[in-house]
Amino acid sequence: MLHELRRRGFSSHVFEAGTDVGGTWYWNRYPGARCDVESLFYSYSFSPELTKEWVWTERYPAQPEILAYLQHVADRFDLRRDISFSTRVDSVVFDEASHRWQVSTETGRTVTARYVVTAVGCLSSAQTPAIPGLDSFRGATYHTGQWPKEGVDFTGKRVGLIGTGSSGIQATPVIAEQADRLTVFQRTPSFSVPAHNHPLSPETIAAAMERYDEVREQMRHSPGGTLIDAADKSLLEMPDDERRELLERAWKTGGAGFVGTFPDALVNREANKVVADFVADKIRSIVNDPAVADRLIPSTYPIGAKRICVDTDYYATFNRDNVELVDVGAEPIQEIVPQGLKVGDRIHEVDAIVFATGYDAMTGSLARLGIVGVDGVRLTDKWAAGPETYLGVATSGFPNLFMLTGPGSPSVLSNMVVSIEQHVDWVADFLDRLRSEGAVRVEADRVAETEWVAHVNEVANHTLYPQANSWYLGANVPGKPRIFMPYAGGVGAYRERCDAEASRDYPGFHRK
Ligand code: N01
Repeated sequence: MLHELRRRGFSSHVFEAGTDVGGTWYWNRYPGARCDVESLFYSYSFSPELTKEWVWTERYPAQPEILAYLQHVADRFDLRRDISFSTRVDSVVFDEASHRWQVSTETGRTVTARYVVTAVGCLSSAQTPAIPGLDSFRGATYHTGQWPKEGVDFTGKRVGLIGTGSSGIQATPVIAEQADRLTVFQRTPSFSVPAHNHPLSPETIAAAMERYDEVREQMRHSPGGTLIDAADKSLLEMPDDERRELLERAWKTGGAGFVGTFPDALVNREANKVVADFVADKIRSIVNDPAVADRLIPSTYPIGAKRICVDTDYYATFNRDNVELVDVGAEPIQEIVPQGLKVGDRIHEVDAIVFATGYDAMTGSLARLGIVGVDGVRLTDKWAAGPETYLGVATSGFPNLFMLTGPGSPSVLSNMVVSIEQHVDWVADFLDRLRSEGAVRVEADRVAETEWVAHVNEVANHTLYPQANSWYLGANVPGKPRIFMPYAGGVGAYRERCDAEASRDYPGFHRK
């Protein structure tokens, strides 16, 4: 966004809480942290030179490599001179008289700006559950999303890991290798698909580069911002051998696109069950102890309704002698005591606790900005019953404010880089338009917003997503309203909707 604004001659400044660029890939340094979108396409496409000069080493990039890439981007485009690091914004207040925002930081600085663009991420407000006795624990505690920069050495340590979503599933095999003992506390099992990660050969990269522009363009118009080799008919219409072959092929391909291979798996419970049963069988075939395998198999929600996880050796890790799975679904962690975690009558003694317990997703970080709009209304009050946006980029009553990958946009249901680039271009085009007509104030129309929110809900209700207690619905945060937050209509359809808004000269916004 900064690069694009600069390119178009806007004066702009970025505030960043971290000491460096990287966002998710700056904070998430936990063992095993890796992206589950392929590196060649989890990278920017706005600069052909950048694409050519950066050489990815693996199919799925590990956190250090993505962070190095983002640092390279910052250096290459000389971005740091307009970024204030170690600077957390704690208040963003609209001034009616000047139609400008007052942005204040924890470091005591206040600036005013015509426009504010939030780029705070969807999964950046780490959630540590309020388990009684946490302060009494005598060992170290870590959250995967706030991992120490210097790293953590678990050699010789007994580690307790809470949470079995994407982060916990990536961290488990790596911590198990290093630690003396690992106890995994699982409340709800996740479905996980093998990554089949591998180094990228120069030939693979060269072949990808030959069709790069064409493939990127297809991604921009695809459902999830990635290309998936989806079947052309339902699993339910296939003879048994064809169905089996397709499932096996998808499992061998691996990765987050697994469920997307089956066109009706996310809308038809019966088709979904075929896929879920297949994965359950795979888990049983990997895990030696049938009782442990059973505990690892999800049974309470459709596959894909919670974010599918992608792993390297997750299930096999439970065959190790130094790893124990504790089911805290039926019987929660009662208390944390100085020497460990108490579940039922048993105290699990540990030297360190890893919280892989997720985030106050999509709205958490926006809430923490302290945004106050027209008539002194707080964004948190306006969104008390759930986020309301127009196209996921703006919200009525908060003029001159744009959100990148905000609630109501495809964001977390897509390849984030594709969605970020689309929002950046769309917002920059709109700002250009506003500048050219001399506007000082732009605000989403309340009726357009209400219709968009209804559409977001309607689309979600046609899918199986609402049938899981996921962070997509805010179900992981006590007291958070149960509203499906991302837009499930697909990146391509969403782009068309945004483009139509622009080509019709932004009918869903008021300007003056
Ligand atoms: O967080 P999560 P995450 N007691 O919310 C459990 C992206 N991501 O950091 O399901 C016990 O998914 C909770 O249990 P339950 C990706 O989009 C991507 O793992 O609520 N357990 C759950 O098991 C992902 O979806 C990548 O019952 C407790 C876990 O903690 C998103 O980030 C890698 C608990 C939280 O899982 C978030 O993933 C990592 C308690 N009191 C993340 N409270 C890749 O690209 C919570 N839990 C690969």
